[in-house]
Amino acid sequence: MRFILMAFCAVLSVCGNAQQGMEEMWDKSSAAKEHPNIQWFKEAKFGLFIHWGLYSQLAGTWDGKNYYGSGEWIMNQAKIPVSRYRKVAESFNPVNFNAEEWAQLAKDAGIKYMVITAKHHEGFSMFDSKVTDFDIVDATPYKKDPMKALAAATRKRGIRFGFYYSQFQDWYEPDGGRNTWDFDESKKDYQKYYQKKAIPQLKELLTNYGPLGIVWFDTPGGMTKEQTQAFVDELRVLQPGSLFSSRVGQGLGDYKDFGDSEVPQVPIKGAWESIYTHNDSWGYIAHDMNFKSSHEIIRLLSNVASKGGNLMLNVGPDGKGNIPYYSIKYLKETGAWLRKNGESIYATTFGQIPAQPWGVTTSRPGKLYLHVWERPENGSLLVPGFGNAITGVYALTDKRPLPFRRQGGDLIVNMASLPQEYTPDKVLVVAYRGAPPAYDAAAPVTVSPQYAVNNVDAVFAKTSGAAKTQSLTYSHYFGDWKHTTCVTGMQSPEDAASFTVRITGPGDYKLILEYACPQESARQEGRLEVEGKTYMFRTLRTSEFDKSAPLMFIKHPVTIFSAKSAGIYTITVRPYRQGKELFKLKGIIAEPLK
Ligand code: FHN
Repeated sequence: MRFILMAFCAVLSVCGNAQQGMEEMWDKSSAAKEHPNIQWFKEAKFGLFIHWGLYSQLAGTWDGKNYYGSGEWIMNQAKIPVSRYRKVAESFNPVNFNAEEWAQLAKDAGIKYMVITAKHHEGFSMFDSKVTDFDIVDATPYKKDPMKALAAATRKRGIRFGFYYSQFQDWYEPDGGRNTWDFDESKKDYQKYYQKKAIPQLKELLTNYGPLGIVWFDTPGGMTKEQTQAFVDELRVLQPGSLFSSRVGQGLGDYKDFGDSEVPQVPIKGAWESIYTHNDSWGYIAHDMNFKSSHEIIRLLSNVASKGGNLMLNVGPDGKGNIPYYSIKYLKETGAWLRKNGESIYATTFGQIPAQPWGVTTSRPGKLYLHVWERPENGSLLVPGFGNAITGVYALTDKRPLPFRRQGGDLIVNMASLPQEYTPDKVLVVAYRGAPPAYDAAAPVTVSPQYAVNNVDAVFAKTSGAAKTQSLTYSHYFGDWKHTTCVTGMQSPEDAASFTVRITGPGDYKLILEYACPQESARQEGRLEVEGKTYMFRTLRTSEFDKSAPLMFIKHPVTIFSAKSAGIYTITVRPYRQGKELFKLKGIIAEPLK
């Protein structure tokens, strides 16, 4: 098992996590290297992130102009001078902030830990700091420290409390990172900033707010390994039990944070976290209404858990201290789902069965949880490669037993007795005896006529020649990050991507390539090969790969493939002749035709 998981990490290292070069290879799996207090984190699965600062008061608008993207970056985006930005504090009066209500919302949502911005890149301290007067107590009419009350209310409900702290970027300070519109970068003394503000403030946070579950660092800047180690050592002694996030830098954190809005597509060992925001922005923007429904949150949470990690979901309260209506509504609905289905999430490990067209799996000893997002048309749910002795299969919420049978090495669960409303987000439990089956990283991707769409993602490609699998990072608006794994580097016929699929029923399947293709790559010929036949296509233009714009993918139907029987097939994609990179291939979609 361990070997297989290490292989997954090798895949990822090829992918290269692209969080602006700030992520490191992560290997803390040996007990000796693990933080002694890491277990609660591994079991928690669901955290609440809160971005709250002066930017919340601005709500995405400055000088009458609306800004899109990440609201906490408005000072940077609008290049607001420090002299004007500090005046925002004069109108920041979050009188509606209610620590008990926030903590109760977290409790109702099934949250196990909370991390809130003590100081974001804007440099404003949301706590009572003796290091600066640019803080909520000294600079605003509010004059109180909301963090004291929130830490207490959160802990009272059994939820771990933690602080986000931007240890390098500080746009308010002449020596802080990345304010280039007020200060000359070449004259900055970052060490002075660490010594005079970051370290003293972190000491305040680690001293005055009780035991912290997490100190969540961000955008580490240019500290060397030795400097980072000294920084960590100086803070650690104050609270040895507190976990430090990987964005402290140089591989010295206690668990790994993936990039913003990034979920790995295969299981990952060790303690890690995916971080998403509920809408598009981390900090409050009045005109950002793109909230994820509870249904989307539940799928995201199950998906992250199925890969072995935690989801920390962010909300952005406004300048008055109100959490957005839809965040409250959908978090509560998520909590209601978790009260019935939490056994399939909390303290689970990644699922032993790779993602299927119907959904994902999580597991604990003796139990495999099937998160059924798409119901098979004929009611027969295929769980491939599950050979353990099964003691029962049942629906999690009401323990309703379900008939099942063996078919070769597979398990087939009959869901026909469940009413239609049993999905979406229905969890079925497979109870079994013996050691958990090993996750088979080389298992073919299931393609079934029972689902409208079967995705065969690039991460499952076997590449040859110069083709490689890569995680591409780009932004939609500003300061937000999206990640898509693609096969890149296909320039000549030797540079191929091959996908092994298991087609579970005979029939016709439309094969659709999903890719991004810039102008220079468009109108080139490619080949799709399956079962000894070659199907030609010519690439269609979508967009350039530009980190600061959406990467546009097209679904390009290439051919109908008639599978005479169920079985294992290989689908290969390659350029027809030497040329520019053919495209960035996100995957293949197989659509059964009825
Ligand atoms: O720049 C920040 C951003 O504003 C936000 O806080 C996210 C949350 O993970 N972290 C940084 C970008 O990765």
